[in-house]
Amino acid sequence: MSDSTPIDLPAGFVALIGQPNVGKSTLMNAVLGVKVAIATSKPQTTRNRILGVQTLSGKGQLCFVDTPGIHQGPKRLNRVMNEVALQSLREVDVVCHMVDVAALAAWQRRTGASGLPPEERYVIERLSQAEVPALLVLNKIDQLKDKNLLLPMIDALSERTEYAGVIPLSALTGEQIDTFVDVVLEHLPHQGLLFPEDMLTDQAERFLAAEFVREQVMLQTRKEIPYSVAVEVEHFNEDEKRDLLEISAVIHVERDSQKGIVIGQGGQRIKAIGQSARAELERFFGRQVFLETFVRVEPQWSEKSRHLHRFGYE
Ligand SMILES: Nc1nc2c(ncn2[C@@H]2O[C@H](COP(=O)(O)OP(=O)(O)O)[C@@H](O)[C@H]2O)c(=O)[nH]1
Ligand SMILES: [Mg+2]
Repeated sequence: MSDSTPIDLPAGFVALIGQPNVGKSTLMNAVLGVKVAIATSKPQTTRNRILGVQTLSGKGQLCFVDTPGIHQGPKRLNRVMNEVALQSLREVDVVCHMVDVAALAAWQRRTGASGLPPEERYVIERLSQAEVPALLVLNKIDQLKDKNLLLPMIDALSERTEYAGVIPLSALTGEQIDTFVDVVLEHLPHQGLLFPEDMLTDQAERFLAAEFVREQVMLQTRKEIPYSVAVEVEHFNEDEKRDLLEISAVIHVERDSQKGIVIGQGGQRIKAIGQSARAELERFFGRQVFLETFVRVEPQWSEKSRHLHRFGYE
């Protein structure tokens, strides 16, 4: 912090809460201008709490807490993910309840109902336990053709919670993100910066590297594979002389058949996963990366506490 920074700038923690796939990680990355949380079109991409810090010179500091989507699932991993999301409600200054308005409109069209799907009511139920101001963030407006649908949606969503603000935006196109940042800043305590100005995230580089690999596995596989994968970085070596990062990552799957799928015919898929992950890693770390990947079977890791802990989820 420089000497000239006033100590009373707004700064605080902002939780991003909502169903899986509504765009929480995309929004955080968009505000930060860099990807610290992986985001895919598949639900349950985010598995743990990720802090993303954006310092706006002279304006304040937003410390986002990106969370796994709130949902009910059978596995131990699902329960842990829910707990992580709900715990965040107690640790922040503002809660942003994010909704995918395009998905909501599609649900309403399909069912002929004007209310909310049970999954959204479940989120609202949990959210009502928050004791801090809540903002309603209506995401994916770029995909909502009929903007007249917004008002009745806001009515339905506001039934149980009195929102301190409502912001329709698009995390993908960037529309209204500046407004979102301003509204969030209005609700943060004036307490001066909480983290160094250049801090981006609390995620260790090793963990980020594992996440970039997992993102590519999730993007390049289908069905149950994306949810059966955990990635562990075994070696993370900085070769200062050659300005090179050497990373070796193990992709854990739950069954032999899944191993075959991740590797692909003649190793094609694992090669493609490695290439894309390497490109993401090089972009993030700003230097050349040498990436090795292995696939291993770890039966039922998503049900076992020991492995959830080992992979950084519990
Ligand atoms: N069209 C559109 N897609 C979006 C928007 N925000 C996020 N997405 C997409 O929605 C999917 C889920 O996003 P993600 O950030 O992983 O959602 P999360 O599970 O809530 O963190 C990804 O494919 C994103 O590219 C948006 O504003 N508009
Ligand atoms: Mg996410």
